[in-house]
Amino acid sequence: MKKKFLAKALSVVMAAALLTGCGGGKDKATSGSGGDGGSDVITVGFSQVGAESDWRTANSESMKSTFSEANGYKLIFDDAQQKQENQITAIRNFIQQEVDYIVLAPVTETGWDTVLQEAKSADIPVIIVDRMVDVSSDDLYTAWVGSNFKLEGQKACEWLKAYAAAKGMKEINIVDIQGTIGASAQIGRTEALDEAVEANGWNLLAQQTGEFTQAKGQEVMESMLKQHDNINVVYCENDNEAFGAIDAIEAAGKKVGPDGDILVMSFDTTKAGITDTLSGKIILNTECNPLHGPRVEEIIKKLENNETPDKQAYVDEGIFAHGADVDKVTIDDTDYTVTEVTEDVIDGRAY
Ligand code: GZL
Repeated sequence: MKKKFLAKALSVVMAAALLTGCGGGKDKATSGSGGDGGSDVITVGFSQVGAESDWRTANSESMKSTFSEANGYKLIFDDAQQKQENQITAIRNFIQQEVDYIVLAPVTETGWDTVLQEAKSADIPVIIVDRMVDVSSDDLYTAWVGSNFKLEGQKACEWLKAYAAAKGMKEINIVDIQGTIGASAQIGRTEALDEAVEANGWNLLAQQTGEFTQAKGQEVMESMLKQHDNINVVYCENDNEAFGAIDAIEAAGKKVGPDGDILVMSFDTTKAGITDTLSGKIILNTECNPLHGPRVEEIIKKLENNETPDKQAYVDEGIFAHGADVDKVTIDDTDYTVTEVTEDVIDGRAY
């Protein structure tokens, strides 16, 4: 509500001018625009990828509960149904509505320069959350907060290397059910696997996108099982793909888990995913934390106080395993603890 903000700012200046004669001055409004000096509502336009996974649902809930009316915000939430063109339309609508901030969870990394330039020209700060954008200049966004997806993949692969050694697995015949192609989470997790396959001499039998959904994950797993009868590890790039892969494996008469035919690895550690890790259906679940609402709010509060937020901020994330065969992994001389999933671990989690 930029126009309202300017009117309010003018009224504040005039009020301050009147007050200075009496020895008082009015602080800058503690929050953004919102009209006549009464409501200090900050309007946030949020373009969300979609509702493709349990992770996304938790992420949307975090944003909605943070940017609530009670907390002083007006949230305009748009679900793009995993289509970039819908996100671009949403951002243009936010610009038309003169929101105070635009938050974008980009479905894929490329194709954002034009619309981000439009937001910049409209003097509306853009905060990127979760996945990253690949743009000609990082001046096109104000700040980014999200995960280090390649590190997530490296943690998972280092765990598999240690687990295979501990269990005396003679060979790793692995398939990769990838996320949405071009999404930062897919790019990073796939890159880490490709490098581990090369470094450890694993047999990468197949790689195909499961689009981060359970249905597609099941379909892809069914196809891979028909083509390869020696798969012993499935690298699912999120929990929902893992749920679909498990269904396909069991429907094919094979067993998942430490004493079964196939180990299923996953990412996200959603409630359902960590529960499957407790049972062993998922043997390793690498955390990807979805609770970005408070992190985005912290950026907005800094901007409201005329402070400069970090350009990029990575979220710390853990590694959760079925069993205690591997207690830590080391990547670039940094140790990462592996947590064995127990009932208490599940009870203690925030999502
Ligand atoms: C990761 C996020 C991914 C999740 C999937 O930050 O972008 O998208 O891993 C989700 O579950 O669909």
